[in-house]
Amino acid sequence: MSTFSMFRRPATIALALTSSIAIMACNPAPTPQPAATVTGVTVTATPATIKVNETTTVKAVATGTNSPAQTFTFKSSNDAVATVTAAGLVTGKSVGTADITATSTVNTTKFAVITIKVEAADTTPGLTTAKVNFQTAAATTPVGYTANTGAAYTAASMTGWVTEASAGTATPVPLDLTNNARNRVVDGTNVVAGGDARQYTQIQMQCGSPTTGNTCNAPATNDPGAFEYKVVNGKYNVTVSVGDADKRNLNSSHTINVEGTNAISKFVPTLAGQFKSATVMVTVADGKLTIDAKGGQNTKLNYVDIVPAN
Ligand SMILES: [Ca+2]
Ligand SMILES: [Ca+2]
Repeated sequence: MSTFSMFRRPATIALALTSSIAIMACNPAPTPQPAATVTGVTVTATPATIKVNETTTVKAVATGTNSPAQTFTFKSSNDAVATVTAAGLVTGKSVGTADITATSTVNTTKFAVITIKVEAADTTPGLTTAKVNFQTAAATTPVGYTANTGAAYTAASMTGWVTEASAGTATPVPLDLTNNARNRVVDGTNVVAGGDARQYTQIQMQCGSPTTGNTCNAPATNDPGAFEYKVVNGKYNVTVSVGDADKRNLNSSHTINVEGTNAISKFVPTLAGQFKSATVMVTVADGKLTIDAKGGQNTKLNYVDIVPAN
């Protein structure tokens, strides 16, 4: 390949000279530009260690004579670990190492290699404040909130519902409570306008009650559920709200425990007070903030605010 280039290049120069001579006919002779040469390439990357889905830029420099063009091609030895763009932008794809080669376009025999190490992505969110509104998928999500529409807990989402019985254990069992999401539409009589937008929607945590045999109207999931939210271990101020905006639904005994600390105990709503909220400070040591309704009956969770406590 390099032999081929050596023969080919003088031919290119000869062609260029021919066309220059044609133009020279009525112009003074220009000073010939000596060809640039590349004698070496260096390459750096800061940082050279990244996590999956993170990026870093490989910077290459060509040294030589007559100010060679700083143009390169980039290639990864393992695209499954790290890819590289034509501009040298490297993206971590999976754990491992990949050699990124930068080759001068002026002299393709000159190149440099840098090893990029890719580490596992940080799977624990650097939690600042989490505000979750429990609602149907169709309902409008209040400003500043993330919607939870009853989706089961997954490792990827790091949030969601599990069975009440397994909540807080090392291996909680995911539970889909999408059927138990409610949106109370204002009808002027049973549901009146002007309330807290977060409280017009809810997830019914305990449609089925082992003690009363209570069941929700279909569609419903009658297996009691609890909410898990993956966090960095530490102290949190957690605000929860329970209740139902529909005045016909006063048959609950709402109970909420946050990481085992009781926040709301057997709150029975009335026409004068359909909702109750409370804030508790809890310490999470198992990597997941757990919100359950153990001790309650047909508890309906409106929203939760999770704020790191200093
Ligand atoms: Ca809500
Ligand atoms: Ca927990």
